[in-house]
Formats: sequence, structure tokens, C-alpha cells
Amino acid sequence: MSMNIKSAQSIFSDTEVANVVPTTIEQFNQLKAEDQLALIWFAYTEMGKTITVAAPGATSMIFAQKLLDQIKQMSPAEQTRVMCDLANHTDTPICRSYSSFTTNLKLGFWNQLGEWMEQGLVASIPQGYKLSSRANSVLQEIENADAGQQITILRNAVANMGFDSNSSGSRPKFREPIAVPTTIAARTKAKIDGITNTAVLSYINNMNANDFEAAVNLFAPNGALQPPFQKPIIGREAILTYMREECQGLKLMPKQGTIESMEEGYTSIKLTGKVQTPWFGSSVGINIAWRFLLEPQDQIFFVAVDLLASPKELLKLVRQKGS
Ligand code: 45D
Repeated sequence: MSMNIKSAQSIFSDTEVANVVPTTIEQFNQLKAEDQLALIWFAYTEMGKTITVAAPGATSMIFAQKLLDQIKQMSPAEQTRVMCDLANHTDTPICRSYSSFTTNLKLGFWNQLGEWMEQGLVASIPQGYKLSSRANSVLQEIENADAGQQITILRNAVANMGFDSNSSGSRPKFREPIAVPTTIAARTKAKIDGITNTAVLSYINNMNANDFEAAVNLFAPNGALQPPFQKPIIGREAILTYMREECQGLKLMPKQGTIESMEEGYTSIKLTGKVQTPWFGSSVGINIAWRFLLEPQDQIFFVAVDLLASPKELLKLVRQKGS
């Protein structure tokens, strides 16, 4: 049997991922817009007690500034309307512009609105707003999740909003300024218990240096990267575009790994550890597994990044044969 993406996806298949993320998002999407906005508001302000959101890169925010200023000028009723439109995926010019933003820009946009709501410059959630009982149980589930899962849920909720005229989702994105890779001398070198494989170590080191071209060159030409709860992104060019949009300033901290020989000279490697996002820095460590499938010449044929169900999963490396 030769390797394909489907067989690659099933390596280390006992890895337990945080299903709380897709299930709460699905329930969240069923709520009415007012409940969605209030729920995020409650979740966000409660989390704010324990974590400080890093200010987004000022340069990128220029792309959202026009829209933000436009909203700031509106009456409170119009402001509430725009926010509901975003949650409802209504076809409006603002919802279309929002959909053309990268995920980070969407987060920066809401982060600014949130600050303005707090300062009373933009319409806030009405005092004493009562969530429906369904919304309350979704909020409860989010509160029970770990911090890495919580911020992933918030991020996905924000990413889904707006109106996308192109249902395939492959719309042109605003180009964000591309970060300059860290100078060679200043780069960190990952140390991962149990792993000496150069391709995997180089992947981690290049990602941590924002050197996405070098990271992508480690992939086979038809290689694939599968982000948490997403379909695989296939081919070097698509992966590079994705990395430039989604991976700037990430800190990958794999701690341990295990390696297995596969048929036809392939190798599979699983790493577990933490990832930090520039949004929350060291205050949130997201529990992650990387599942690599390497070709005989060690090019990356496939890597899945999984959000782990619990910290227990960090230690579950050796595959239980026959289970
Ligand atoms: O609606 O190796 C208000 C890959 C109320 C690549 C609000 C990766 C109203 C390969 C509060 C105003 C990327 C896959 C809204 C690795 C309202 C690779 C605002 C993994 C919306 C390792 C809400 C990377 C706000 C990972 C402002 C796992 C919410 C990265 C803000 C994970 C939420 C990054 C923020 C995550 C969430 C970032 C800023 C989970 C950020 C989350």
C-alpha cells in the first residue's frame, strides 16, 4: 500500500483531540446573534481576569482601521446592528470586508471593538442581559475547558463571522506585512526528548524563527499540513500562504517525541508539547501534538497539528499496539 493523505491522517490514531472545540462551536452557531455576542463578551471578560491579551501588531491593524472608524462614528443602535450582522453572516459591505480579513486581523478588529465597548465608545452588551438557557450551557462548557481550548473556541467563533460570498472559503485575503525571519545567530535550537531527526527539528526551529520559506522547503512538493479541526492544506505554495497568515510570532515548544518506522521506508514521528500564540504569550500554553509522516528521504509528506483533549495526552506517546 502506498502512502496517501488518508493513510497519513491515521498515524498515531489514539491521539485524543479536544472535541469540546467543534462541539461548542456547533452549539454556539445555533444561538441567536444577541446571545452569541453576549456569550463571547462574558467568556472574554471572565478570561481577562487571568490573562492579558498582547496588543496586536500595529502595522496589521491599519487594514481594519477604516472599518473600525466607520463603526465608531455610528449611532449605538447601528453599532449593535453591525455586530449582529457579523454574527448572522448577513450580506452587507462591512460583513464582506470582514470576511476578507485574515484570522489575526479579525481578532485585532474585535479586540479593538471590545476595548471601545469597555470604554463606552461603542455600544456594549446591555446591562443585565440574560443569556438563554442554551447559551448558558454553552458558556458553562467553555468555562470548563482549559485555557488553550477556550482561546481556540473564541478564535474559531471570530473566524466564522462575517459574510463570505465565496462558499469554498478560498477568498483572497488582505496581505499582512510579512515578518522578517529571526537572524541565524539569534535562532533557538529545539531540544526534544527522544528526537534527533533533523527534518523535524528544522521544522520547529524555522517556525520559531518565522522562516516560513525554509520551513516549507522541508515538505515534499505535494506535502500537506493539517491544522487543528481543519482539512489538510496541500502543496508548498498553499502551505506558505497559510503560514504567512497564521503562524507569525508563534512559539512552538515540543517537549518529547517518539519515532516509528513505517512501510516503504517512511517514518512517523509524534511530538507533544505546548504552543504559545503572540496574543496571550506565556500566560497560555496550548497543549498540542504534531504527527509527522516523513518520506524515505525525510521530506515531510504530512504533518497534523492536534489540540489535545487533556494534559494526560502530552505523555501518551507510545502507541498501544492492538488497541
Ligand atoms: O462578538 O506547527 C467581544 C499551526 C464581544 C501551523 C468579542 C500551528 C462581542 C503549524 C468580547 C468584543 C498554525 C497549525 C467578540 C502549529 C464579540 C504548526 C471579542 C498551531 C468576538 C504549531 C473577542 C498553532 C475577542 C496554534 C477579541 C495552535 C477574542 C495556534 C479574542 C493557536 C480571542 C492560536 C483571541 C490561538 C484568541 C489563538 C485573541 C488559539 C487567540 C487564539
